[in-house]
Amino acid sequence: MRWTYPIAALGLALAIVIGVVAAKPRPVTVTVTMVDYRFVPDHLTFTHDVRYRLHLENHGKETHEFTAPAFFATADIGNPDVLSSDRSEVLMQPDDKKDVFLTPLKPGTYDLRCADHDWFGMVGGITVK
Ligand SMILES: [Cu+2]
Repeated sequence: MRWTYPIAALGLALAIVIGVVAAKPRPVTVTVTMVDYRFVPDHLTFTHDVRYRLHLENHGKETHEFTAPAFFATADIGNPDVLSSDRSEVLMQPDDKKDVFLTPLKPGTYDLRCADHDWFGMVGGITVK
């Protein structure tokens, strides 16, 4: 009898912990492949206040950058270490695969380019709705 209350309390605490963990939604994956010399796809659309896993793969023979300083500046970045120190871009060596976990916060249109090859037409755009 005297053990009923602590066990019930423990069960309730466990249920709350499990509920909180389960309630956190999985991020939506958006994949961008880099080739010599373009982004595939070159236009990305996000919804603000939604968590994303921006998955980048460099399939080219050259080093490319996912350069989008204004976009990154208006997003909550879960793993900022994956960005350059000025938070403007993700550096991608050939065969690199990297994830940026982010939540866009501000609707608008944002520039996307490869800082090395924008002169070669390696540009795109990002829309946050
Ligand atoms: Cu490039």
